[in-house]
Amino acid sequence: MAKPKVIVTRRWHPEVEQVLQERYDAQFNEDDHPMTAAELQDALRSADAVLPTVSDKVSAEVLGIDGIRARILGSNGVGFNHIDLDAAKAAGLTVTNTPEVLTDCTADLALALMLAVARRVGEGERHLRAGEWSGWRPTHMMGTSVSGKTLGLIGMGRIARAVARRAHRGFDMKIIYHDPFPPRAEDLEGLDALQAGSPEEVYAAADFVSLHCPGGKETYHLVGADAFRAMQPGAFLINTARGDVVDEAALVAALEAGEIAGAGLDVFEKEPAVTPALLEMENVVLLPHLGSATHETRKAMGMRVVENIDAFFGGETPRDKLV
Ligand code: 8YV
Repeated sequence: MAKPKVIVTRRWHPEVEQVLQERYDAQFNEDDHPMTAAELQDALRSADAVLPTVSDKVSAEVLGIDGIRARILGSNGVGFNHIDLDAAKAAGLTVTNTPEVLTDCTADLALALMLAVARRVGEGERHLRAGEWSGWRPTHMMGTSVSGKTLGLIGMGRIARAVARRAHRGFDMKIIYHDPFPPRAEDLEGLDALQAGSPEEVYAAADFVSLHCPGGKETYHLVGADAFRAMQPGAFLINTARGDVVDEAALVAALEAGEIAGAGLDVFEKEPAVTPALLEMENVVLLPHLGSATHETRKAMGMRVVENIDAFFGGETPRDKLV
């Protein structure tokens, strides 16, 4: 029997590409360019499986074509707001994601952003590299302490809980969270976490507000002007979730007005574009969507996609089936 044809939309970890090559009739994106809508449609028409990432907008429009051959979208990433699940289902496609394998890695980066923005790590590095450091002095680049502060989590899923564990156990932080779908008590063991009745309650209490909700219609601009007004003037916003959860223009306004003290951002509303005003601000730390970007994690994510499509083509239900 011929091997199923698989189109991988971006370059993946080399060991995963090798496995795909061995098991499938695999086509890779040699120059790693972001695919256009037309290229995605061609892929859907010519392959049995398309393996997209967050940079591929698999919208209702992209999926609304005749002659789709693909039967599965094996997405590489836990977030799936780049795929219109209803349209995919209507087109007869199974869709899978890669939960769990990137939890620790993304939580690590949330902590990195908290520490970097509060302790002025980016600013200090720029200062030193620019040759501006004139020597130690007691008032030089004083930042904000992280240990013992209150961490507010919006969303309390796997990644948020991994952030809470690090913050509580490692930095003695108090944890407050809000989630419309709260976790089971046993998943919160040892965190001494306070459940807030609303996001506003979290904003009011937190020295650091870290976002861990999914992107998409339901959370679009959840953190806007009202949220920033509700936060403490000394608070820092951390976003390793999805860019469009934050109203970026309102964030700029809040930073300019001193409604919050700073922000650490790994994701942006219109990636890869970043609101230009943010680039000029010293009290923000900006990363290019690196949450899961370690060799170990990117390999694990890719292998999880392989596991999902192997199951699918083996006639089983993939463990990470979304629709
Ligand atoms: C990925 C992510 O790098 O998994 C996610 O949801 O945001 C990142 O870890 C990216 O989205 C891959 O599609």
